[in-house]
Amino acid sequence: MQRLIPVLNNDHVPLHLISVINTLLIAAKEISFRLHQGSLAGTLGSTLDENVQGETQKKLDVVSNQLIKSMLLETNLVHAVASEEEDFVVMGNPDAKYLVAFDPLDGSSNIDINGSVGTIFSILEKPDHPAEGTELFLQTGDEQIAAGYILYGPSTMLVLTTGNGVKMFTLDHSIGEFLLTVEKVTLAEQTQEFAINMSNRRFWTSPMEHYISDLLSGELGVRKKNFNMRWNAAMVSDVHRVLSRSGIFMYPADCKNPEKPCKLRLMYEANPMSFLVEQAGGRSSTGYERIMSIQPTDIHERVSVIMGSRAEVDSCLGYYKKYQCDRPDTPKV
Ligand code: AFP
Repeated sequence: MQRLIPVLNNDHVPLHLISVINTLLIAAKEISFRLHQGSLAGTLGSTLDENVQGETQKKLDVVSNQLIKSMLLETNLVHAVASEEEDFVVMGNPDAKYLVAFDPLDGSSNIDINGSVGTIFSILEKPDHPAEGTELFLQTGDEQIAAGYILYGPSTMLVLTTGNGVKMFTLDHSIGEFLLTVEKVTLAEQTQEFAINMSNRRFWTSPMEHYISDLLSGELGVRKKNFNMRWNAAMVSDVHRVLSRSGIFMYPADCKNPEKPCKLRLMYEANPMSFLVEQAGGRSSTGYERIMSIQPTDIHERVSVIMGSRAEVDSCLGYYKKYQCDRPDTPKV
């Protein structure tokens, strides 16, 4: 089985970019080790601090953030990093060209139940125009040069795109290397499996309410086929299932908290996952626009997410056209 670096060399990925990806993987191996140690690592449980989004941080969130940030900056190949756990962009080498946005431990509430979590990353280049701090990162998803995630599940996997399809690698703990296990990830166009947090149903906008209602009617309804539902409560692991056996993943806007109609973050959740899904032949949208076309205005910006098998996403988007009076910023119950 092929190791990661020769595979990326074969794909003509620039050497410095390979080094940045490899650095993320060195940090990921350490995170994977600590996660597998569980309570033995002494890092479980919440700290008393809250992160910039007001959510309670888990110790491992803090540790993973620190590890990834410092290792990336030490390479001297990274100009700046942005993280879910950092208020502001952290500057690195002024002469370097890479920008890395990451969620160090997505799905961290799964840590205490020994469920799957992951590190999501998006790599951009310094823009041509003069920019500083946050402005550096305010680029569309289309400008990503690489993106992926490391899933810490029963096995530790890297799912990666550098714009030439999607590959999956599995960590062989006996040699400490990621080996190529799926050469070309391809999403089936059709699916009978959806992922959404159903407990938010009464807060959704009417397009989503009508769409899910038709899925639930199964073969007795207009869709004339039965659908199954799965929800791991970690985007990284829910999208991994979609990339592995097709499906549709949704976290739509809702009116549960009018201050915060969307939950998922554009720069380090929605954009990198959209890049993977599109490279695997799928589709990704907010319901109203393609996610990777969005011009961000903030590094911690949130978006509505609908992604996965192309034909199913299209079916869902049909409901957004039909009920287009409902906009995500004014959800109706
Ligand atoms: P945490 O990393 O704070 O646990 O949040 C994970 C997440 O943002 C995303 O990965 C999941 O899809 C989503 O939350 C799950 O949210 P709920 O199940 O709480 O609605």
